[in-house]
Amino acid sequence: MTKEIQIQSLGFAVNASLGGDRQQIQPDTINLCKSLIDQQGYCLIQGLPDDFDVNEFFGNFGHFIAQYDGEYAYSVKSTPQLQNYSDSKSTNCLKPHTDGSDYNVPPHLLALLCLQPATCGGGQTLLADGYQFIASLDSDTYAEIGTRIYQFKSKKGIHAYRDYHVESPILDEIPGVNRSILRFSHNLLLYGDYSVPIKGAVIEADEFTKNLCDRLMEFFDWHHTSILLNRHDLLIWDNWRMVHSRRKYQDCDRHLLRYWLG
Ligand SMILES: O=C(O)CCC(=O)C(=O)O
Ligand SMILES: [Fe+2]
Repeated sequence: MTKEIQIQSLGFAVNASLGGDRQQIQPDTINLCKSLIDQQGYCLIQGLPDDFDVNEFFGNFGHFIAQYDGEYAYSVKSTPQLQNYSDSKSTNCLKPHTDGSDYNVPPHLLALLCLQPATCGGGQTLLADGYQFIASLDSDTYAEIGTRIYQFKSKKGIHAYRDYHVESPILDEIPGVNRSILRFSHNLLLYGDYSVPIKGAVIEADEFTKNLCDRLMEFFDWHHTSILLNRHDLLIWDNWRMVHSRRKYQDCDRHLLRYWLG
């Protein structure tokens, strides 16, 4: 049985300090966000203005990466078609993962902008430090996750059409990137697909991988930060380092926009 442990954020949120002619986010706030992402792996900005200019703001952090639908802003909103899947477009819980693990270079930063919060008490976004998890592994497991090759690809089911495919270890080294990149999807590694049916999914993983997923789940349960996004909150995190998940919710009006930056 999965433990339900609620651990509140150990980090702190930044208030969007506005100024200038057009009431934009100020350079001091942007620098504070960058240093929080470096230190704790994420940054939560609260109190964004109604006319917040995402293009201008994200220009300080990197360039947009097109997502599976070709768009820069991906709508995280439940749809009845995916209600029986563990998918971001459902109200179901999401198991720990990093985004874009099937991209040659996964997005460095991931941002969620809340347009409409969940009012039901669920739908928290959970984050844990994947580098800390890796540091907790024994040397044999550590060596294995840097060498054992996995197919990061939607093989069947609702995302099988996706034209993305990477063969890579979980802990990947990419030329030109000066640190390791974590690729992780509990669903893919355990059940063989990114979005799996809520009921009846069959475990496909070998013993090593199953054990690794169990260990990550246990680490995640104990070490996550839980964030309930309010309207116009922006949560940004380092997707090469942090693993994230989501609690289930009931309020079908919950609506986030997801951005990937490289
Ligand atoms: O809904 C959330 O809080 C997270 C969604 C998510 O993980 C995703 O869209 O990749
Ligand atoms: Fe995600």
